[in-house]
Amino acid sequence: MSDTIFGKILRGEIPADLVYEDEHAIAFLDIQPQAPVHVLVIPRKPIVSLADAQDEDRELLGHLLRVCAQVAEAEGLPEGGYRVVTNIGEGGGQSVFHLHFHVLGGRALQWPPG
Ligand code: DGP
Repeated sequence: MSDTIFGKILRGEIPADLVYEDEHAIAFLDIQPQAPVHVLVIPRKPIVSLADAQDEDRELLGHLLRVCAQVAEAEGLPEGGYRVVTNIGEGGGQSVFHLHFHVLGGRALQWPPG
């Protein structure tokens, strides 16, 4: 698998503003925030995207979603509502090919996204 910028963040080779970390996942502020709160939740395991996850990753995927909700709670997002989204492939808007969930909130979010 080719390396990504998120691999470098996981290995501490480039800095990131971490808001959460555990054995399986880390969460950090997006460098190009699209909302007042914009956190990325990623697995330590280098899965390319949700489409590349396997049955063996089911528990990890559930854990990542729980981390998204915990990060949102810690950022005070549940009251105003928020969004969790993962982009898949270039056509889906993915630019970093290491699975990540965007946690966005702090403003009214439009639907559908562009
Ligand atoms: P996506 O387009 O779904 O693959 O989202 C990738 C996100 O990653 C995008 O919102 C910008 C963010 N990003 C890219 N490079 C860096 C970086 O070096 N540090 C941080 N914190 N975020 C990054």
